[in-house]
Amino acid sequence: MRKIPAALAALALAGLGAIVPATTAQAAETCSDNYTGALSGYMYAYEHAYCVNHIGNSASWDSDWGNSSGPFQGSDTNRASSILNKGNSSEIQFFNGTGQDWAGGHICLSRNEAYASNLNNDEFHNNIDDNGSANDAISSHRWVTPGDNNCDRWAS
Ligand SMILES: [Ca+2]
Repeated sequence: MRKIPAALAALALAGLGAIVPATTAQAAETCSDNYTGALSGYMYAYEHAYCVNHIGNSASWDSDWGNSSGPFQGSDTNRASSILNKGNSSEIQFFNGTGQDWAGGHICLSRNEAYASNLNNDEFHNNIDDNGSANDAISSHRWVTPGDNNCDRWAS
């Protein structure tokens, strides 16, 4: 069995020590605490970046965030600036448009990514929004199965 030199092991520990506090500090400025507190199996949307001002959450789908039915209604449409996925087994596909044809510009959020802190950094896959951003432009969502090839663009 090969032994790791003591100096190298110490260096590795020092490296870990330097990384852990930085990650913790960064998490406070993101959606990390919202993700911890989120209900398992649900997606969430927020009015502002970094999961500030909860708009709504859903374990189901909603083909129109601006109508008067479902988990997202009225002024919820074209309002989200950050999104979160705490689903159990699925990814979420968000759309620029509405309707159960689930067509037009979309962007997906994976469970591994967990949340997109600022949609100003993300665009729909076909970039049809006027300013090219998914920010304040999401109008519907559905859950999709990983590996089903529905997603051409991923939020980060
Ligand atoms: Ca709705």
